[in-house]
Amino acid sequence: MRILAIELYRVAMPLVRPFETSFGRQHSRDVLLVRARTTVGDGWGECVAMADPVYSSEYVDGCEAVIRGYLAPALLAADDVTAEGVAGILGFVIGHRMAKAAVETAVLDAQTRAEGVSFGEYFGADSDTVDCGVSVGIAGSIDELLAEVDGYVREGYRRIKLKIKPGWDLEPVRAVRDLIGETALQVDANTAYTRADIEHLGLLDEFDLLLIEQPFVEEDILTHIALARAIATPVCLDESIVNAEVAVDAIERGATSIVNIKAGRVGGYLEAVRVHDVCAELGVPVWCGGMLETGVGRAANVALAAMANFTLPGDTSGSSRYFAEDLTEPFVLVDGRLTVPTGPGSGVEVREELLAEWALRAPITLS
Ligand code: SMG
Ligand code: MG
Repeated sequence: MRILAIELYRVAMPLVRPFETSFGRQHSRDVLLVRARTTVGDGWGECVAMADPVYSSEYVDGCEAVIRGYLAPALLAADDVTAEGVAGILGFVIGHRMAKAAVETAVLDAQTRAEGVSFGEYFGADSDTVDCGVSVGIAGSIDELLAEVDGYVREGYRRIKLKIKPGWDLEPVRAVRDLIGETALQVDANTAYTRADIEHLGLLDEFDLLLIEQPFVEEDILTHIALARAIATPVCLDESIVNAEVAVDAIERGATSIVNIKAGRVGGYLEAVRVHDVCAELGVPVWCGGMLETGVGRAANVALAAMANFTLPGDTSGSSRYFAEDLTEPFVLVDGRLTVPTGPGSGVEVREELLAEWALRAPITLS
């Protein structure tokens, strides 16, 4: 195919409740959507970067700038583009994985729609539904946290993940464990701790957690190794794992025994599949992370999470976890699971009237 145009849409999506982590509180989701117009049809990709560079070095204005200045011109100049060739064409740009992932996904969506193949089939998914967990932000009080968690358990979520940080860890985890009994529970620190906290984090062992996610800064593999040796709770890396080679390195050195896979973080779904595959070869289970995606990104995540080695529930929540109304048909939890879309490409349709209604600015066309 040839790329005829790349269109960039910016949409503000209000969250049904604020989402607080160790790096701040979000009230709305500033989403960048990419539409690839190609000779075989159109496709969509969602950029997972946040509004500000406080979670990752990438942020949404930066992604837009790199797509406008480098990624889109390179694709528009290429004679023949396939989804499998996008990473090579864009490889001259260092990093900027979230921006690359959004563009590659749009091309993949166009290609697979034209071929009549669903993302699930393309990735090699082997189930029709995926088990869903939910990520719960830092709350104003323990009572507020328990009320929120109780609501999710009643909705059927199969696993609870609590955001933790120094000063908000043992007490909320104990209270939630008491509330939910044997329901699966895990925690995510988003890099909020340091080596000095290893002994303290060991106190989490008594709560029978599935895992502790990314306690230390992303570059610091060594401290994760030290923690993994010191505690019984499995250590799981998120931010640190930027591609399949880094995943192998971190696993072989003993820094992570479970891996969170997010396509945006590793540069796209094709690399996400590679991360899945190397983890499977090494006997390391994976689960699908989330970035508060709209239905566009959620559809692709659910298809990815249907691959065989995604054996733990993902942060693949229903649309209503974040949004009163979604940009696509909503993903609705049934018995704690979401159904993998079966239509061509991502299998969902963008509600273009909502794109216009919620637009932060007019779309930009690069051609
Ligand atoms: O999509 O449900 C979701 C978000 C899950 O906690 C979640 N994501 O580090 O895993 C993570 C965070 C990153 C985004 S926090 C703003
Ligand atoms: Mg995380």
